Amino acid sequence: MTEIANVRGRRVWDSRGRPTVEAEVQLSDGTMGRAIAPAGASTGSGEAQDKRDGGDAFGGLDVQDAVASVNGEISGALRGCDPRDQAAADRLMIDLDGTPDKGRLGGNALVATSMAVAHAAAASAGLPLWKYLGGDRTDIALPLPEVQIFGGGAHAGRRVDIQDFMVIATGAETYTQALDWTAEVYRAAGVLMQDAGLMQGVADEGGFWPAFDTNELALDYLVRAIERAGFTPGDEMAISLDIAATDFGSGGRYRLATDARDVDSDALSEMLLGWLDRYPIVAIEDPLGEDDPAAMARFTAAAGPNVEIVADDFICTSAHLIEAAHAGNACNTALIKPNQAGTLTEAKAALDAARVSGWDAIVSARSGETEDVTIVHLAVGWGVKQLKVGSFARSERMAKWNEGLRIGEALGDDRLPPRQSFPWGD
Ligand code: 2PG
Ligand code: MG
Repeated sequence: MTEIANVRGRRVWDSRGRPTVEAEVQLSDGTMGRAIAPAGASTGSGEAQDKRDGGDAFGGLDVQDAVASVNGEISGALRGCDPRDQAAADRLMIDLDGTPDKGRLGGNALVATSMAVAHAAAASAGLPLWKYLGGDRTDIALPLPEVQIFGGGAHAGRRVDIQDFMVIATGAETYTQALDWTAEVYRAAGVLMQDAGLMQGVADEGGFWPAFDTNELALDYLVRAIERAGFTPGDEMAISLDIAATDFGSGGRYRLATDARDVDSDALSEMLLGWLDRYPIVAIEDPLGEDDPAAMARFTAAAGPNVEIVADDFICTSAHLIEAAHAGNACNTALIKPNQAGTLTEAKAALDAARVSGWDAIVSARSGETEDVTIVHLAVGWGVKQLKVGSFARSERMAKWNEGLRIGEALGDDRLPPRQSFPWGD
């Protein structure tokens, strides 16, 4: 039997120039898998905790302890394991860590190793990861990209309150076409910003820095960018937002600093429902804070079934939190970020819980990313219909969009899931 011969960790650097953990899983047959942990900035409280060293170096963000966990305890425990038994490898690491939030060994150490185990198993089978995970499935499609045009919130010095102003090529038939159209909209948005004297560079995920005086102005510019690029807003290109409300509110009170307004849950919901009426918005993520489930349920009901109400901080890629949200009628779509869970097995369990709940799902990157493209393979292999990886600039983002092109080519078909399979497709 092919077994795990060694696990190596090393410190590498992410897209914000911060240290992160890379893991390499070496197998007895000579094959190897490698993966890098990403890192969030707007994090939910239920996420697996990265291990950071504290102290003076790199603002306390160094990961030498987490790397040592990989090279020491984790490597020791995984040696001799079957790399094809992902669940067993992940269970070993979870038990070894022994804390509810993976804080002892570090969520960063665990997720990098967990993903590297999957890569090693796929390499040993002589398959790309998406194919290894997809197994015998014949209905494999590329995921519909959700792409940021303006960044905000925690990713842009809180220049505007809302975190992600994104587009989804709802009218595109292929993955290639979706990227082509998005590239045109991104370009058009850049020209508009330039012409208006608003061009200030890009935010953490490559979206344009939001030099707007109100949150809503970003929406106006988004619609204008779609039109300027020659597309029909709402038909060919629609809008998706990540409000990331947990970042600017708690206890049912929210501070919209850009608009100089303090609002309660109802007023925030009313503002967002007004946007749903006036703009071609098909998805809205974390419209209310993670501690505001009743308001989230009211918002989900008011928005209706044709809009994706996406839970991110609200569920933190946890099967158990998804079940609770579903039971409380809050949200209808799960954002799946492997590092929020800490292992692939737990991320997949969250996806399964979403499916059992009748929810849609979106595989997502973090704001701190690298050249690692594992999530694209997960989206394709797990049959998830949507993918969110930030904007259409900066190589940590483009590496992922480009990997989708390669997978489409290998499949011989880069068709997207049919429009009717999305809530807005009715
Ligand atoms: C989010 C992500 C990606 P972060 O909130 O969905 O945009 O941000 O990784 O900072 O949590
Ligand atoms: Mg989010």
